[in-house]
Amino acid sequence: MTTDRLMALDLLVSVLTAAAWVSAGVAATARRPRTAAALFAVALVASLARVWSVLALAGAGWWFVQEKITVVLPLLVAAGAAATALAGPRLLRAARADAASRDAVKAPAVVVPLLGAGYAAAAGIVQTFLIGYPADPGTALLLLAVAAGAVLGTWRAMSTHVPGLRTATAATAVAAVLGATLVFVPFAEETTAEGSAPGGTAAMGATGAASHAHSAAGESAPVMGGATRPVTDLRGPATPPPGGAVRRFTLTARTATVTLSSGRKVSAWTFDGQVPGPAITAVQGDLVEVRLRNADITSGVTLHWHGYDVPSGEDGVPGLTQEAVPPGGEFVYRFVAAQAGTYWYHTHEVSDLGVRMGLYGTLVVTPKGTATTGVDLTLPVHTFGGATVTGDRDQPLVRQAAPGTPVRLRLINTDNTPHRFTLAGTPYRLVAVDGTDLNAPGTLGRAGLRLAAGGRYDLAFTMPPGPAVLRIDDRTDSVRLVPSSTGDESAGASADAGAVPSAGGQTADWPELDLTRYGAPAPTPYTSRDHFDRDFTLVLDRGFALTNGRPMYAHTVNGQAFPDIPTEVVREGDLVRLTVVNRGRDTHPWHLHGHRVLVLSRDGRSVTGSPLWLDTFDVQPGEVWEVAFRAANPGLWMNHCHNLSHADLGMMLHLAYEGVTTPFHGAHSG
Ligand SMILES: [Cu+2]
Repeated sequence: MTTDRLMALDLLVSVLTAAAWVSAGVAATARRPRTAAALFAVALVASLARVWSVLALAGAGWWFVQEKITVVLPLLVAAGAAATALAGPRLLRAARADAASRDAVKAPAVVVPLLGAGYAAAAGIVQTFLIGYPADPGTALLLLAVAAGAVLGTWRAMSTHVPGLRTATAATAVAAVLGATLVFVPFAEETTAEGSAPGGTAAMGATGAASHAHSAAGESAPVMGGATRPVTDLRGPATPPPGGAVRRFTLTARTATVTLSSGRKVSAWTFDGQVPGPAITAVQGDLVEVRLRNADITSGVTLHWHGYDVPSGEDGVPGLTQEAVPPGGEFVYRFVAAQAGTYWYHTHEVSDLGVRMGLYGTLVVTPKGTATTGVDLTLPVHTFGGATVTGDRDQPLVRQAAPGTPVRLRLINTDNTPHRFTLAGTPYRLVAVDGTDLNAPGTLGRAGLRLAAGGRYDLAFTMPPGPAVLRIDDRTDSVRLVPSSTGDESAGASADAGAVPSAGGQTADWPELDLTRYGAPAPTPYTSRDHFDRDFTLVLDRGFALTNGRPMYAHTVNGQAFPDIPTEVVREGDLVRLTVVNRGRDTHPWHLHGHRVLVLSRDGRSVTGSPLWLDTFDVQPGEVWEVAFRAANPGLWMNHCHNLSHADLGMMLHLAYEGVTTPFHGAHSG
């Protein structure tokens, strides 16, 4: 069984367990001994099943059961055993007895232990879903106190005399106060931060909005005795490398009403009045220079080059590498187009809203010396005004191409959630992922391609004699390529999209391609057998945590939310392993700025296909991804979930190179 299924089963069993214990108690109160006894038996079986489901889940890794083994199960087993010992014999006797003795089951000695076991089981569910990973002594004590308080309250409500009530109440109150102290008094948190930061360095203070209140460290970054450099010094060159051209662009961010291909109007935040923004293209080795101006986006705007390993000072993270550009302001980005491939750019200021509203565009760099032939379409897919929009079209794009023409489709997922693509009517290859070419990619036919939020796939094929159809999520035709008789592939969109039959048919049952098995192995600069200078584990979950200083039901990393998640500190040249564990029920497309990562394993299985270099990897519920990268791009970097609404709810942190400082603070870094 997959970890995801086991987690779901464990949840089901835990709810059933709590419900059975509580129902048994309620049935006893209602003088229904047979029903109560039957429910008691169900509760016992459910409790044993819970022990089994937790132990089975433990096989997926300690991260998935930490709070269950240390808090939830001990509480359940203790309360269940007490209920069995205290209430069990009386219940069974009453169930066999005549009506007159049935009142015996209503006694506190039966009801309180049964309900107590129910409270304990419910506390376990609260622990898992409201507090999450990792369980700490403070929250465990608080929960214990709440469950004990509920038991005492129930008992007191049923009986005027509760032996030892004062002592028990006092003990419960002490546990509650102690637990609350451990949870809310900051010294505990600082201990955690220091314990997690390698090299004994304190978590750096260059965080976000809450940094005013939260980090007295302010502008200081980790320093190990060496010289420091401000991130503002880590900029691109003013001139291109020999042989390269300068590609100049000016993008003006402004609000506008955008007209989709269907004629529908959507109010948007745009670059140059269009969604997506102007396409930025370059040839490998060029210098890209983009002047960003902000006309009227009041919350500010930046440009982040998603997947592109630009110098840190060009990365466009407000509050970390620059201030957000306010209305009337501007910022010039410069970087060498060193990587060929398909990328995109987007604002990083209030990015969840900003990107959703339209502040994004494409960045495509072609290899030097290769003339573009045939059809080469860059296709950012975005949910916009409730419609699935490819490029600027909410209707299928119809293009003619002469049979035999080479076709390249560059798919970019600019949404917060994954999309599934299918290409029907022709065999094809998935030639590049996140801008990097795959090694020896095989021919694909009836395959579903799941593309992570923020990720890119390049599909290549030769135009067949019949139509080829690219479809999104098995329902929206995105592109229909139709054979032209003239051989003029630039004929453009035909007037009547509906007249072109879809070659897709039913695609929903096409199996999903496993990228870790696709293509052929090739040498990589490092493998899972290497020694790693740094080893970071990120356990993704939900729970109550402070997010930018406000208590939220946050998306957490190791139990904390931005900006309280300890910064990962690396030294230039380090080989770094990142293990990302998802013990929640949401998919988290994990995105590290400034570095491509090499996938080592997914769910404990090594990559057996082409080496897989990604900048965004989709960590689905229950999955464990191990990736590695060389720390070769000094700076201060975001490391976050690219479901930007999750990032907004706390799921982001910083990766900092030793000695790099930032003069910025106080801005939102999402
Ligand atoms: Cu997420």
